[in-house]
Amino acid sequence: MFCKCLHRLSNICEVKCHINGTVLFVLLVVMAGSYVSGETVSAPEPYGVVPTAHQLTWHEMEYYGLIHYGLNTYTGQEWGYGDVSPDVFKPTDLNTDQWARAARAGGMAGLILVAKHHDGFCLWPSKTTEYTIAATSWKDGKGDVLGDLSRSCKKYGLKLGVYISPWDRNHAEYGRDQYIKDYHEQWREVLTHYGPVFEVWFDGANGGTGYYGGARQRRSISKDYYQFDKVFKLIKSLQPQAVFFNGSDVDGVRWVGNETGVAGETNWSTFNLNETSDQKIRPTGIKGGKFWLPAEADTTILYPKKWFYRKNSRPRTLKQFTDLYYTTIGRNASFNLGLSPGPDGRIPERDVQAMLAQKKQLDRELAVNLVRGVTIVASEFRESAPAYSPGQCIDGTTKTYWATSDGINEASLTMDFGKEVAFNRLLLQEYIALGQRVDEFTLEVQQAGKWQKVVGGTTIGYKRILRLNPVTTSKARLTLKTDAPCLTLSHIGLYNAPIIMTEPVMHSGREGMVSIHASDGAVVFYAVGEKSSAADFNRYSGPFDLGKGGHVSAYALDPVTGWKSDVVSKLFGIAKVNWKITGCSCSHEGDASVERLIDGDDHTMWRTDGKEGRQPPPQWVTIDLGETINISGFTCMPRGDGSFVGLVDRYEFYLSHDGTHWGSPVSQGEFSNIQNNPIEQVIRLSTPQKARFVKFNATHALEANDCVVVCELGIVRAVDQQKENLCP
Ligand code: FUL
Repeated sequence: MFCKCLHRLSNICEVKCHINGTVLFVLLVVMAGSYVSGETVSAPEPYGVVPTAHQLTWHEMEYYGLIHYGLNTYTGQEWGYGDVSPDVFKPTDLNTDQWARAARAGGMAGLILVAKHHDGFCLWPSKTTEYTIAATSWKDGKGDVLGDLSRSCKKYGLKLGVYISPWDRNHAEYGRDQYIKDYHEQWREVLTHYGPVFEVWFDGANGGTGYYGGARQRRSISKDYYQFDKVFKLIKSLQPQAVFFNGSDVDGVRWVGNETGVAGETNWSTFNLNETSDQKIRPTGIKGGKFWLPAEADTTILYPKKWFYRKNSRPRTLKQFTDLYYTTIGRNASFNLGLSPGPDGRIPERDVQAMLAQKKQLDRELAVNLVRGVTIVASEFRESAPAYSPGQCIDGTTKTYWATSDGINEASLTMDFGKEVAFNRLLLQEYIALGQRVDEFTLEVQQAGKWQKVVGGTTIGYKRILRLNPVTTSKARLTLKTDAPCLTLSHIGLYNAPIIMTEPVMHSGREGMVSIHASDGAVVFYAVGEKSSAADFNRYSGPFDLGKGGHVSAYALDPVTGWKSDVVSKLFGIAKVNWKITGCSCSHEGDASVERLIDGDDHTMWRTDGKEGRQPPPQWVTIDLGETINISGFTCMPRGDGSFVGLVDRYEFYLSHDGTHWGSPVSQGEFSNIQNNPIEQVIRLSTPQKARFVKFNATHALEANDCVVVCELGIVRAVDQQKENLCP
């Protein structure tokens, strides 16, 4: 079919369409194309499958949260069995406004509530089960968390999404027909009473052991058990604009294939559900896939990853959190971040602060687009029509775009800054309403009159952001390639992001020389002594001697912007140059050796689970300090690699003058919460004691208690403690 605009008034056109000379119809249409000297330059034909209007709206949201809150919050579980009494649900300060306020301030566009997790507990008063919020004492059983959140989202300009777990470990009829009726009804309830919903979420965990009304069984279900086709139809009839997370070809969004928030560097929004899709290609999508199924990358704010609140879990560091932006949104995926309100019903303040800090950091990183206001010259643009000129990439809207003429599938944009500029971020967006087409791009800069490649990549899609090594130039050139008949680009950005001011990391080896590391380009200031005032801080220029041990505080400063990191402090033990291991209950060879306990490296481990097998606690080691020392405490660095195997949680310390007579322990106890917070443990003696020999006895370890793993031991000298007012 061929169409031509015969007459045009403003953007209204009389269009005649014909096939082989036979006129099919004549229409008046509102043109998206451009009009050049009497002729309409038509927009590019859609390439392959394109997003629906609902998916396009979803793409633009980019970043939203996934709230896990319920009985698990009170029991410290990830997957409740379904047998916990609703009585445990006792928030003292549950206020969904606080959730929405935090999400909004953190830059999110919506919140998805896990309205029912696998334990079957419903956060809205469902009529399908008694295992709901109505069975709790909160608001005398008249509360409705979903209702509250829906109102809070409206108040703070956020969209609402809903997750209802298909697997229900509480429901007596799970695995049978009645449960399916109830499960479908649950969707009807949540999609009828709470206003518009932007996304419905289907998790993958299904069937297995559960309480099931007291049966306490394992129940398996068949692939078709949930009758998802009916669920999807129901959802479409109630909330046509909602996109489906994982499982539908229509208005679908695909799981990126991991829960670590990492999309593929190559990431097509096209995919083939149920056919060739396996875990490995979820992050990358499928070029030319049959369906528009863009990736959603989910992970948690807590690290190590937990979906539900844990007493001592911590949010990701600014660096980790910022990285996530680039591995999700920066790679053509949306970013769905798990948030975990605590037992009081609030998102913990430290998590809120982490969200704000990440937003602030990203706003700084992508603050000034150096391409705005610069002349951009395209190697070609669509029949020279102004509507497709390169200026459309920097006009502040992604609704307009630069496009090439049909047949031009490789083209470039040259930006002349007129002066030297420095940048380290490249941001690109395709006009995906007409499909995703770019499969190769290259950025070059002109240096000494020659073009040098700075970076290259594969796909772009809705959005692609690359972090580059800093480069300075007065001219840059972007080249795009595609297999499609032509190219489109709706946005180009080059930014000069300031460095992340992460807290400095301090380290001291066996010799007691302290070194401090910070982000590249940062300047570090440090002070020795526990109580340091601003005047005590000096500029760090290289490792310094702290052989006697003591406290060091430090912060990093960005000399360009003046931004400072938080101040961090660390207590260093005395130097270990003259230390010797004099005995131990077990030492395997090589990387499990007991010598690693005093090698000054916090990452190497003494392990009693070597090739010869696992040796369970108690396991001890004796150390000669080389001289008599007035000892006021000990330090013990646990394994920090995320594993709990051999993680020591109970200990004893002994002292001796001759290395033979030890007496009773001078200190014994528990490293409480070591599992959640595996940081260096400091043990203080109530009264300093003189000794030359020290014995450490690991009396219990986590996991199976069948081996011992410790990274480093240290000694705190009494003189330092007095000097630094450390005495309890
Ligand atoms: C998974 C669930 O099993 C997890 O508990 C969590 O809810 C995550 C978002 O989805 O499938």
